Amino acid sequence: MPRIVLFSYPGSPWGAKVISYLSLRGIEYSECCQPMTWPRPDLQLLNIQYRRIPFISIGKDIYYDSSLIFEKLEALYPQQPLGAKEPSGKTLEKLVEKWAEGSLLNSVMNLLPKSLPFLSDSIFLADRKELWGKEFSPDALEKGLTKSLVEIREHFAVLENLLGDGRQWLLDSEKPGLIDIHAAFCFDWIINIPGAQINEFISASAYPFTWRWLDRYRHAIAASQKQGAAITQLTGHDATNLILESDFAERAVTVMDDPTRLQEGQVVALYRIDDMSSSVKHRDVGRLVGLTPHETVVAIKAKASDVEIRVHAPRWQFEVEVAL
Ligand SMILES: N[C@@H](CCC(=O)N[C@@H](CS)C(=O)NCC(=O)O)C(=O)O
Repeated sequence: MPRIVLFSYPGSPWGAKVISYLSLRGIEYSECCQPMTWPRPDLQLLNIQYRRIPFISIGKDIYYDSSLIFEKLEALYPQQPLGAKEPSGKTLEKLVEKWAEGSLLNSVMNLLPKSLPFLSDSIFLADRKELWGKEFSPDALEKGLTKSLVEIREHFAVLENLLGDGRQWLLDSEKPGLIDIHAAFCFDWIINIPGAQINEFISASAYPFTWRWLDRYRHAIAASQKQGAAITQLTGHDATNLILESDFAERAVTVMDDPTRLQEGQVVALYRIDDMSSSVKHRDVGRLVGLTPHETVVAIKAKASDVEIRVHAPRWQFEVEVAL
């Protein structure tokens, strides 16, 4: 397989989630560090308009959104995957993934310490206001803090109930599984930020099983990172060259019959629909080469050369339509 390149930035909770997965799996990768705000000039070399972080490349295949990244890594690197094997476990895993994205992350954001330097950076604040359509300022965090603590208390109660029977991991496995990553990454991210506003309502004495599980999670990842190979940092140019000189990771992609009625080869626009600016400013336009119930694949021409790369996105939270 071509070498994986992770496009992320330090401090990204979603980036940390993918890094935790790669570490626990012992999959080697390189990293191409991106700025926290748009524009991201490295991506222009590849002609990628996608706004969010993280995404990964495996050769000339580029995978957007952590949910698709995990599906692909489970399938393309099948030895000792982390995903559940049984249908009930797989279903719970998906539900927990959506729970984290729809609820847990929003709840933990307001616990950020207000003194973090980027929270007083006007470029960052304007960038996030444009993306999310609402303030992400120290004042806005302060206003949301009480509500967040109430919500996290409820989330912890769900986990405490399950972990209360003494299991080590959510599906009672011997090692942390993908479901543990889904459920733990937001909490692990916030509790490791010095000054995070955690108080007695969500303390270790109130939720002992949950906090012990979070502790195990952190140690398991730290141990795997200690054992793993060092991560090479790539510049945008090096990452682009590596991608363009590699093969595709996946041979066959197909366009199936689909409610959109889109056909193979049509020129389409692919974009996210869960923020305020992606549908307008972050559309990847190219030839439709793959369409299944779970995935859209669009071939685009990299700007740095005329070489075609393929961007893959999940169907969930993404739209694909004929490009006008
Ligand atoms: N569902 C997406 C969420 C990704 C996401 O929202 N990432 C944040 C960073 S942690 C982001 O892209 N924020 C805006 C930015 O960095 O440009 C995924 O799983 O990858």
